[in-house]
Amino acid sequence: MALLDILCYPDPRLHTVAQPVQAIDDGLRSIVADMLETMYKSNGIGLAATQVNVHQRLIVIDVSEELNQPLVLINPELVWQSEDRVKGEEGCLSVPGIYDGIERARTVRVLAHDEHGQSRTIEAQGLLSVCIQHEMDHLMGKVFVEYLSPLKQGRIKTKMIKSQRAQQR
Ligand code: K1U
Ligand code: ZN
Repeated sequence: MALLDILCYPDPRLHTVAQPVQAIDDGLRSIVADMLETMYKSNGIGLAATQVNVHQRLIVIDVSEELNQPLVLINPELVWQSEDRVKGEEGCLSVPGIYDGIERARTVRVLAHDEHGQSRTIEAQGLLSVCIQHEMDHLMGKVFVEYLSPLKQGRIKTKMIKSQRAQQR
């Protein structure tokens, strides 16, 4: 297994639209294992392949308290979302240190395959619902800060660029 580098906002590669996974094979399972290791080591509850510069429709999530219930979603498709919406605090491993309230559908139903090729439908609420929607946005090239006002986005971009420059020194 290996730790993967996470792309940081405003890296333009975060805006790449991911392509469907063509084969669920050992190569893909190896990327899944690396993504899970990277997510746990970074204290994240989710990670989209886009964030590790792999532009395939692949997400890993674990919202369990014991961090022992990994969820692997390959080629996830949103089949239904509630009209009912809720606002919750979000963070992102690609935008370290930034948290803000984002409004999303309360409940979502998603169809996906797991790493063994098994298809499954997941109906999610609460943190799992938020996390699934956040990660599926990544696969479409969207970062959560892009829901915020242009003023906030500009400030976040400046802060990220400054901190990346400071780290390079
Ligand atoms: O996509 C990512 O960068 C992962 C992201 C997922 C996420 C967190 C909170 C709301 C929506 C989506 C993170 O895991 S950021 C880490 C973090 O701030 C966090 C960790 C545990 C619970 C809540 C937030
Ligand atoms: Zn994110």
